Amino acid sequence: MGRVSERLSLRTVGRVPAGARPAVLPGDVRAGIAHLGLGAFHRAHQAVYTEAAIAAGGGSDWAIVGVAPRSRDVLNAIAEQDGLFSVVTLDDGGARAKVLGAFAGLRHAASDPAGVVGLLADPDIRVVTLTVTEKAYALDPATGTLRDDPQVRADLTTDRAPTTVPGLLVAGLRARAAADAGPVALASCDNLPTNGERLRGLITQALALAGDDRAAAWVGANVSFPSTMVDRIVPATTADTLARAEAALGVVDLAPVAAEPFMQWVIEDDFPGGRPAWDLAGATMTTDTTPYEHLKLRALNGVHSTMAYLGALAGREYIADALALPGMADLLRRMIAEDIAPSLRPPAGVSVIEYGESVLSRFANPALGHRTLQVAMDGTQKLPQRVLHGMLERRAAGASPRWGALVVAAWMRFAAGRADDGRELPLDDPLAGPVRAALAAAGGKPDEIVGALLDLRQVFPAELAEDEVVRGLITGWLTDLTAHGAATTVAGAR
Ligand code: CS2
Repeated sequence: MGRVSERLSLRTVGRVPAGARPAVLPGDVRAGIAHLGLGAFHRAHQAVYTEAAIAAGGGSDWAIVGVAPRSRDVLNAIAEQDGLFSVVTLDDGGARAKVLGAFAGLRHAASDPAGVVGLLADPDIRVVTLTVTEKAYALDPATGTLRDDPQVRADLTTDRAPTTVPGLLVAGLRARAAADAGPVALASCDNLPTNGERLRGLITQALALAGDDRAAAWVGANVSFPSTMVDRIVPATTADTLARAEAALGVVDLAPVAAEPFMQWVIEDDFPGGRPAWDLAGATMTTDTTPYEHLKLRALNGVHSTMAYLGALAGREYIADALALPGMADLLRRMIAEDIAPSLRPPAGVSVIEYGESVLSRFANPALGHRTLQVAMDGTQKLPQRVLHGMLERRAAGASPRWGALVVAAWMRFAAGRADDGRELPLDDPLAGPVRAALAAAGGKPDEIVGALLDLRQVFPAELAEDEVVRGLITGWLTDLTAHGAATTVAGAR
């Protein structure tokens, strides 16, 4: 029998190599932040910055209470480790692990919604951050207005315990307003455009639906919605992540996350109840995050989606392999130079071309094992801010956004469900139903498919969908992709 390693915990953490030990320990620091969404991204991003900020600020009371909305697997694993987990940083040079101790507590919304509502109304909690993915906001991706979702509606208009993110936030804010429990900032850390404004809009619409004018007035006076730009590539945890964590730590961690070395966080500095010293941990505090958000959403995420759809069609499992397709890097460079850069007003001193080069070298990181299908999911929720907004701006300037049209065409072929070698591709998307219905109603010709899918008004604004130039460009690319496959189309793209 092999040696059985012990599990990471407060008892065993002292045995972890010195450089991998947490800067603070759960229990030593009081909670000041509630975070919704215990996924890998939060744990490899805001949790890292927050632990470093606490350490740099010397004992300030900003530990995090992590809330898992649905699944409790990660929560259970972290709870069994006394709140500890590790981040495994991957690059050519190998893997480094570091244990984090930023969590002061954990809650499970699905089994204990009242506990989460109580947490959001707790005066100690002065910042609420969110990484719940684009779709959990229940917003129409094209317009940013609240979708008519039966679950959200039931949460807001009946006395039942909340089950959705809008429902939990509104119940928490109503309880906080009733207790007059002090100002709070709600900061979205999801890849949505002007995510603070979207979240403010969501809460305003949801409170109106709930018919609670008093809470709405209290929120207006006491709650801020700072926008943030978040960036770190965090592939899903695999058996390899667990093995690397154990090798680096000498104890077993069942909740590690893998990440690239790079990370960035730009935050609108609007926190009425105070905030951690994130700036001391490397975050950029600013009055306007918009230039950073647009740059990141278009030049990183938009390019990511391009590789994800074309790569998946060409049978490439990982992003780094998609980038290695002959012609792909050149195509992406042209896309950045010809479509994306002219659509942006980047932050002062930033060159979009140089930013694009740094993004391409991050995508090439062979150690990451980031799956094309992970990036390809939820396309209807991602395309507007990543690709369509830039296309609209190029059209308004009289230009023809041909590379943006290629991404849309690749998504359409991906949505049809087969890779070029005939293998099935999963359509993991909250709008999979309407997408499939549109495809089923369309004839099989590229122009019919393009017409049917562009009619999805939740995703494609009329201004773009009815633009003959745009339709022609998308149809041209879809014709090429259908006739020759993605690898040949990429290799020959001009
Ligand atoms: C990716 C992002 O999954 C996706 O859609 O584009 O998660 C991306 O890795 C991050 O935004 C990088 O910051």
